[in-house]
Amino acid sequence: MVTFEVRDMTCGHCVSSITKAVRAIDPSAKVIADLATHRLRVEPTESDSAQLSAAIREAGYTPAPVDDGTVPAERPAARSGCCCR
Ligand SMILES: [Cu+2]
Repeated sequence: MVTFEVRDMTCGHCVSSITKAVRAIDPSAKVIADLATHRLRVEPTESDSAQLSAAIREAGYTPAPVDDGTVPAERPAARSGCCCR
């Protein structure tokens, strides 16, 4: 299980965009998004966290890898995510 903090994941549209991006590189990956905490948990089947991170970035979001208990240092871009913010 790989966990990212995606601060610019703000609504259901973001979740589906990100899920689609993940599934594009790993069709049977399990994706669990929590909008309240901006956490995205992925259970990859044929990708690694670097590939997942790249795919999420390509979809226009800013994933920060989270090791349990670690606060990610990376801040989101000024303008990113979907049209709803
Ligand atoms: Cu959104």
